[in-house]
Amino acid sequence: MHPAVGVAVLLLVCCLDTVRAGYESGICDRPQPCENGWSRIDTDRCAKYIKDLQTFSGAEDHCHSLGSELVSIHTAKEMFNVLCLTFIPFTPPDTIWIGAKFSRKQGLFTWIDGSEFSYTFWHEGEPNNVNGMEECIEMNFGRWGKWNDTKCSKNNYFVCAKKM
Ligand code: GN1
Ligand code: CA
Repeated sequence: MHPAVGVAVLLLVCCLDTVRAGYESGICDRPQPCENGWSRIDTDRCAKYIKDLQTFSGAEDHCHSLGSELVSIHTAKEMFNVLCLTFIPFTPPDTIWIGAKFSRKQGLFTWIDGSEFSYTFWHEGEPNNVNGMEECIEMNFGRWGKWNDTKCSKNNYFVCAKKM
C-alpha cells in the first residue's frame, strides 16, 4: 500500500467521530439565549456551562450559589441542547457533570432536581459501576453526549440549570 493511502486511511479511522461531530455541529447553530449568559434548553429552563473543574458535590454547590441545580435531561432535544452548550467542533469532548446520582435505597439513578429519570443516553457498556464506586453521571464520555457512570470524586466541568 502506498504510504499516503495508509495515512489517509488512518486519518479517516481515527478522526471519523470528530469529523462527524463537526459535521453535526449544524445542530448547534441556533443557540437560544436567556438572560445573563444562560441558554434555553426547554420551555421553562435555562442552563449555563461552567468551565471549572469540580467534584460532583463541588459542582452542586456552585449551581446552588447561582440559584440553580445540576442539569437534568429528559428528551433527546434537551440532551442536544446541553451538548451544544459544551460543543467545540473538531475537538474531543470534555466530560461534564449532569445532575443524576445513584440512590442506594432505590437501586437506581435519580435526578437531584426531583424530575423523573426516564430518558438515558448511556455510552455502550455503561453504566458498569466499576469497583462498585460509580454513583454519579458524566456526559460527553468518549463521544459527544454519551453518558458514563463514574466516581463522584472525579473532577469535571458541569452544566447548571434553573427555571427561567
Ligand atoms: C473508565 O479507567 P477504567 O477503564 O477502569 C471509567 C469507567 C468507565 C470505563 C469504560 C473513573 O474506567 O467509568 O466505565 O472507563 N472510570 C472512571 O471503559 O470514569
Ligand atoms: Ca462507568
